[in-house]
Amino acid sequence: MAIATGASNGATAITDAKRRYQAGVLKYGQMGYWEPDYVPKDTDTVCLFRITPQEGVDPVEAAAAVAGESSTATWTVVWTDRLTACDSYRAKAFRLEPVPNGPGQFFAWVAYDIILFEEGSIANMTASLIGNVFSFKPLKAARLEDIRIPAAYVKTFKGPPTGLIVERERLDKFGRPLLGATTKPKLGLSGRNYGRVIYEGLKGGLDFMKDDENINSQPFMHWRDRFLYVMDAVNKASAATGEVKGSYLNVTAATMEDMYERAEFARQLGSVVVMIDLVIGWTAIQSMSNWARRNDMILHMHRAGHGTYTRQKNHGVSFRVIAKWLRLAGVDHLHAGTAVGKLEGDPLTVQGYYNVCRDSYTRRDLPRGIFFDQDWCDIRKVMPVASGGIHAGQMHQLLDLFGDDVVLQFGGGTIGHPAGIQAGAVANRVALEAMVKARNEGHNIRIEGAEILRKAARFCGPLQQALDTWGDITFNYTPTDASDFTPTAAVAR
Ligand code: RUB
Repeated sequence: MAIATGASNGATAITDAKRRYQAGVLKYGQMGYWEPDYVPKDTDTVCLFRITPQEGVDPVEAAAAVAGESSTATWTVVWTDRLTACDSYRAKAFRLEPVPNGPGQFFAWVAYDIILFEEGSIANMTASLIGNVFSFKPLKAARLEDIRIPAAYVKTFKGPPTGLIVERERLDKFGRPLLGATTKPKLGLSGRNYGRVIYEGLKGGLDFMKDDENINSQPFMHWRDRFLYVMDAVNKASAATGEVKGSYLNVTAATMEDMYERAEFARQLGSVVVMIDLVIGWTAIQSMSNWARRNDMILHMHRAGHGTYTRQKNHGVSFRVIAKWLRLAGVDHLHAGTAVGKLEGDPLTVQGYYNVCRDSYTRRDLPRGIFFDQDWCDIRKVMPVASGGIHAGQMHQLLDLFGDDVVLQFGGGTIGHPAGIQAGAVANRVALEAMVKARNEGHNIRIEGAEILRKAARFCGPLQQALDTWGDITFNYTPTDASDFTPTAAVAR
């Protein structure tokens, strides 16, 4: 096997395989972490890393270093390798390609034997795959772009506690996206005023209201007050409309004990859903998922914090990988982007995240950033949530991009309505139902959508006011994270 040279740390290149375990510093490639002939087994996890080696660092050696540092290696030969079945424990970098139009960047494929990961533990898998390697000096930057998780490992996870099919059955809502709204302002309302916002939104036609990610138990509104006023509003709105309603009660807190206490109180009050933030960490997420499964509760996941490591294309972890891990870890709702709203999101890339949440079997789809086929082994499906700077005037785009199995969540786009919160909710419900009806009748909503909304607004004052207020608002910026294989522009139609 030929190993290219050029690493800069003074590692020796050996020609005699017998010196492999002699004390000293060897290139990672020569320690067995580069195997260009390796064919991944069905039971291997395969990762695709985007790596940017430092000047003068050979890309093959950089790929081997990623495989090494994310599995068994350290910077020097250790004789204790020989106390293990080191050939199977080593991850193997087996393929390397320059990134199209990405000077200095390479895609590196790395395979990991199933024996390396504890069953059913995202914490364990991530501690290997993204443990040390992203700080490794010979790399300027590294990003985990995508992952293929073998069926044998998928089957060790329980996945979403409810899943989108059972959620629809519990809510008795079919054939259209669900509607929600994040309560605003994010911070500062008292419990009683907060409850009024919830009632107005639900009574006006929304299915869900939502706590914001940073609402926990601050001095202006302690969590028990929030839960009591919110559930009072949910019950009154359900009685007034005859529909099942919910409000995501954010149980995120400082400790697991606090979270369990809050979730238990939400259950006692009859809530159908509780919410957690991504910042609580993998172990807490899996624990809350178990709790939700035991208590027949929908588990809503707000991806708070993800942009710190998912957004930049050259470094971090792609959100498609986070979405895959979250489906295994077991959440029912997952914020997955809007493409048209206020936050980062290339349309095709975002559709890729949605597919990861909802597919039974995800096919390789490079324009959507999906590098691998993925068998989900009948694990339940996650309901994606489109949220962040969206309004009724974009209803056709949202329905066209994401289809029916999505929660469309308009926070400012409900609560900022000039005629009040209930009017904002009416505008969104009417816009949605008009658009679904038009689509079902065979209209091309991508092209005719704006006109369909205008027509519906003739019979709905609140929708007309929403369109007058926000109809021209777009967030048309170049996305940061678009596919390397199909250049796409931000959506503004
Ligand atoms: C929604 C809002 C949410 C974002 C999170 O408020 O700010 O926190 O949806 O982003 P509004 P994402 O509807 O007023 O913009 O959903 O992309 O994770």
